[in-house]
Amino acid sequence: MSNQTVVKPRTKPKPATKTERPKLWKVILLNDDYTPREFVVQVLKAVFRMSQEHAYKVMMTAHTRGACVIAVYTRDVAETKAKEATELGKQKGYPLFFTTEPEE
Ligand code: TYC
Repeated sequence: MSNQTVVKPRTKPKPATKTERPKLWKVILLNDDYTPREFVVQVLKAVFRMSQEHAYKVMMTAHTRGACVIAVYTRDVAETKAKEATELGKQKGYPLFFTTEPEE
């Protein structure tokens, strides 16, 4: 054991911060008085891959409560989908609006 280097095994667990998952972002659908219900349903199905039934329920929740959290994604995906969906309404002249917000 004269000139050998002794390498200690790393036994400490890595700090929790390194193993945490990235924060998820909510996509929120906002109600308005002009966009037709059926159009909202179409957009939810096309952009967020919802079934007819789920899209209808989500649309009605936003319609009656003013807003509805519709899905959670990584920040990039959430922002891209919210933008895409808002743009589809804009192309038709509707004020349909989707926004994003980080989860706590
Ligand atoms: N409130 C709209 C109407 O009565 C329908 C609607 C529902 C629009 C949900 C937006 O996020 C929305 N035509």
